[in-house]
Amino acid sequence: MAYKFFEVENDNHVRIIQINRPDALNALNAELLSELAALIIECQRDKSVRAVVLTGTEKVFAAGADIKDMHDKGFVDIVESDFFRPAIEAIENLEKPLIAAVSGYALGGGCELAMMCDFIICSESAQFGQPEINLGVMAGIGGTQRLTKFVGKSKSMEMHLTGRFMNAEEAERSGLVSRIVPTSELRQEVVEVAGKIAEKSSLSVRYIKESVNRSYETGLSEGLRFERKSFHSLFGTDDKEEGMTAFIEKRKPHFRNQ
Ligand code: DAK
Repeated sequence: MAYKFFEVENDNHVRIIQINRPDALNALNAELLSELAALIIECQRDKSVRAVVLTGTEKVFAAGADIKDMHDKGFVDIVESDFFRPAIEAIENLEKPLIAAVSGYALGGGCELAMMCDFIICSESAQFGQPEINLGVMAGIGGTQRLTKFVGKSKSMEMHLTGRFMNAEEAERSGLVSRIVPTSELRQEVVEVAGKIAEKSSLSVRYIKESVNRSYETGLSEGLRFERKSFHSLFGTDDKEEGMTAFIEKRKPHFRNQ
């Protein structure tokens, strides 16, 4: 299926979703976000997909929600249109790993979209920011919550209140991204990382994702209980048998996701 705002590619079990709206720096409008929702839902449905990479172009991941579209909207319009909702729900319901590969600008809703992914790898040119304050508004899809969890109150508060951008080095230092790679190698590198994850037991992958995400939602003792139960249940799988046998036999495991 052809999409207006996306290029889609498969690399073995990895689906690569590239935002492609270059004339507006990948600004996120309602149509683009509804395409993104459909693409993510399809990744969840398609059994051949085991990991997903969300990326933009070299210059921009996404410069935020479409300001020109929002310009004429008032309070009631923005409440009723809720144009991010389908994409947010699709991402929240995705049980497979979603990795953001960020080059250039990831601003406003673009930064928030990257932070909704399971982790972010960025290029040397990446710039993250929540500049909504310059438009007389504020972050609205998780920026004040997620950025604070990633980088701490002081930096998050400063970024939201001043609208300043954070470069790749600062983003890595602050824990916003897992690492930085050269711009020309970003896509290939992230696809390789996703490919490595796709080779693991999909049951382990799913439970790890759920368990790490749980740490955001609960206190430590509840999180530890959830992790322990997930760990125990993986002992009922063939993949656990295969993984441990392969280690003892000094060979690579071949997981069958059973
Ligand atoms: N929206 C629409 N068009 C945009 C855009 C955006 N966010 N960002 C860039 N563009 C367009 C520019 O208008 C320009 O179009 P033309 O004039 O050529 O037609 C083209 O892309 C190239 O941009 P520039 O000429 O500005 O390029 P530069 O390299 O000089 O500057 C820049 C790049 C990224 C620094 C600059 O474009 C910029 O500051 N962009 C805006 C960044 C920003 O403020 N982002 C936050 C947007 S507000 C919601 C929840 C959340 C949100 C919305 C709703 N609900 C719960 C419903 C989120 C809100 C936001 O993200």
